[in-house]
Amino acid sequence: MNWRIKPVDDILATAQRHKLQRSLGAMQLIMLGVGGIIGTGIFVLSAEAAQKAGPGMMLSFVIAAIVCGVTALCYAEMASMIPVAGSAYTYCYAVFGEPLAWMVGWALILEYAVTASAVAVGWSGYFVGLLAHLHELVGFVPTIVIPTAWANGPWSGGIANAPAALICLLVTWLLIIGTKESAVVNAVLVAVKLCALTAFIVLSVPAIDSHHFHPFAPNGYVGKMGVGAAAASIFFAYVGFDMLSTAAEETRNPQKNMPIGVIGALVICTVFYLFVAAGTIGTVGAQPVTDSAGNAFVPGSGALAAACQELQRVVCSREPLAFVLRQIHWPRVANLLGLAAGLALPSVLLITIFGQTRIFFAMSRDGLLPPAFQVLHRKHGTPYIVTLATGLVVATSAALYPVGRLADFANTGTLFAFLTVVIGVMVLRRREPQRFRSFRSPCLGLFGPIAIGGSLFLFSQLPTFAELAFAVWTTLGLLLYLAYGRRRSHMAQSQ
Ligand code: ALA
Repeated sequence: MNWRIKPVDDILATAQRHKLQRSLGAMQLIMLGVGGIIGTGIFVLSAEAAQKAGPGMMLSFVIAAIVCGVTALCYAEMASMIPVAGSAYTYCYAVFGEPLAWMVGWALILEYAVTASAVAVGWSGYFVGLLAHLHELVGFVPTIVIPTAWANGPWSGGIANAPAALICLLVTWLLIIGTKESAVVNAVLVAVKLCALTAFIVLSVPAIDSHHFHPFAPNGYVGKMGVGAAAASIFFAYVGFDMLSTAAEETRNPQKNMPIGVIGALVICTVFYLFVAAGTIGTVGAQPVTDSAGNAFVPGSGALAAACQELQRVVCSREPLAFVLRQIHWPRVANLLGLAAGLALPSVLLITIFGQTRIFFAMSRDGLLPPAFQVLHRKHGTPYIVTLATGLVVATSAALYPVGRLADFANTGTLFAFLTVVIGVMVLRRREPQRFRSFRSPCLGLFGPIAIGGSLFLFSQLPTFAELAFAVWTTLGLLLYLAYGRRRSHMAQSQ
């Protein structure tokens, strides 16, 4: 069997020939990282995590942070060694060869494009709520109600989620007019997001009552409901640090700046999340909604939605952080937080769609996707065809599917990519011990297995539908590779 492993030196040489402009420094990378990480996960999905784990979601955040932290070290080492676009896809090409690289690239569509759709749907929830409350902030603005049919996809009782689709198209346009302008917009939105979370922490943490932390894990620790299951879903909140490595070719001095960017962004987000989770649980309580027998309803189920109609609970809210602030008597700040989320979540969309286009760009450069994906815009210098194609697909799935399902499906692909990168770093340490690494992941012998075990554990805790969908997606990818990439790839043609 010919695995078509692409030597690291060849990858570096190809990148040298098809150059993207190097304009990003360490600080911009951290901003891009935080912009890509903090989003729907903390602003919206924390309600879903609470329904699964209760106060134990605090531990879920810690578990997901540990898995991401040890994986981030591996991403940083890879990016410092192979600073080219393509992330896990490119790394896999160098370590395991073309078939697995393709499969990882295919899984990354879940991590990037499907994540982008989930973020857009989460944003839409806040945006619709914001329009309804806007008159409380600005007196002369009337209440604007978007009809349910056009604020929800067919699986949530509507026709299409129009705001979610429109925001995807707007961000696509921003990306087409240029990375630089987009990075500036991103920096402003990151600042807005951090201010909103800081306000939440400052107001909620002093109001914590430790009684709300009991019982700590009403649904247990392992299984499809419980602390592990919540960790698998809330893992979505940390996704994004790895996307930074897709910007390696556009980074100045990537060997130094890339590890600072990846790890710096992850640490900042983890600190914010833990305080936000503590503030949420400790102020209003986060016990799951249960049936009369005491069994917690599954998040996203019709039964939970029906039960929630009678209840004012954080697990029922589509704007959980704003809900908490209203409950602790800060309604104005709650509306401002809604406004901040409405303004800032698109920065996550920006970085995820950006990452997806750069992965397609790298796959096309290797001949695994059509060459049109590399065509740059004459005026703006951006890969506009692939950006437009990605934007349209992301907008369509955002219009149709609910946020929780999209997020869990996206998590399957992300965990698969994480797994291959960690194993890849361990393999390269043995196979190419002499290759220069400006950043070496510490204690790889310990952290590597923790990252692998952690990813497998989180995958096993995801809902069954997501695991099955991943199996179908992977099979489809394999068939596509056999039909197109295997013959068209540049590696195939040069052999
Ligand atoms: N981590 C990103 C979010 O939570 C994907 O929206």
